[in-house]
Amino acid sequence: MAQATFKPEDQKTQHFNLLSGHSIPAVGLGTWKSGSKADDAVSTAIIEAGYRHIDTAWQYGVQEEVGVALRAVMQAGVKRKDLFITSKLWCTELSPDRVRTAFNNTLQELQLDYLDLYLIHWPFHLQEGASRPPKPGEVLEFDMEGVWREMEKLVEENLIRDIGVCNFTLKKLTKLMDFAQIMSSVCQMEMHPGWKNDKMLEACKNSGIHVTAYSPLGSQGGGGRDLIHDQTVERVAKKLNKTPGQVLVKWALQRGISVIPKSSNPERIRENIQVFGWELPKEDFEALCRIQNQKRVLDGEELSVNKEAGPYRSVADLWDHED
Ligand code: NDP
Ligand code: 1BO
Repeated sequence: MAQATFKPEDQKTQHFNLLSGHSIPAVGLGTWKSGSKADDAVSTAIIEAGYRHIDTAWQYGVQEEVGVALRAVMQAGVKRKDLFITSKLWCTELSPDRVRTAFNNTLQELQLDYLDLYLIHWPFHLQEGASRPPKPGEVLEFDMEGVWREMEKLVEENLIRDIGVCNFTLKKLTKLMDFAQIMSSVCQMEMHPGWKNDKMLEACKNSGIHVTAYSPLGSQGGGGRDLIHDQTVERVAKKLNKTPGQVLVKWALQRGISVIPKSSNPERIRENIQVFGWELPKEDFEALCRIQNQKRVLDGEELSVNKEAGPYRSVADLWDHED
């Protein structure tokens, strides 16, 4: 392991403020589908590229690899307080009696003694071992208030600094805000020029909830959308002498949101955070906003929809008919 070459004062990464008073680094490393490369990817990101924000989840099956990397970078001199580590509570754990155990397991896998951010991964409760798509009865009742209370307790015990949600609709967020004693600091959602998600972005901004964009490059590679080769993205990149990946990351940052591109390739890991000290001119930002065929890449259908039995009989049901 190389010695840490980045000191906090060297960090050019910007931060966004959260409702709690904490801050979140603007660019983080995604780890979904990183597999056995997650260890090297996280080390490269932190030591060589200057990332301080890592996004992971129990469901990604890489937390042990991420934990090994986190331990190594801290041994190399990076301070825990300078890192921002996010994980997520999976759908099978969305009942009040399972939250603490799931959280402890995540903390142990990551070799940490607190998390910066813990998110509800998807807003539906699945029976353990549920099929994809779920069979009748495998999508269970979701006691959102009970689960949130347990997450709030973990904040009160200083085991988590901020809590939040992913893949929520306005309806579900409004419900949560009605009973939350500790507000959701972050709402993580799919967002890129092919799915701008304007309604949720505006709703979150109005409530002071910070937005993190997932799949910012279109999650291309495994059935996603290849925005890297979109002609508008390519044109803007060529004009600005940047890469398509940098243009897509910058588009998100200029909307005031943090962004978590995934890569397990060292060059692309470095590339994706070299997005400071320059701007997308207004006309290019707007051209990206006009990309046609607005569509989610990750609609949750396979995870949650059972056309015969519900409770979600369609993708539209899952998203509360808000799209
Ligand atoms: P991204 O949009 O980040 O795209 C990742 C893909 O793009 C990979 O195939 C990667 O390949 C490739 N790539 C990365 N950088 C570049 C580049 N500069 N040029 C060309 N190709 C590039 O997809 P994800 O869906 O992974 O989203 C990012 C992260 O968001 C996830 O990893 C996860 O942490 C989080 N997430 C959260 C969700 C939630 O429900 N809360 C849902 C989905 C994602 P390579 O690795 O070879 O570089
Ligand atoms: C099953 C999809 C989860 C990505 O965060």
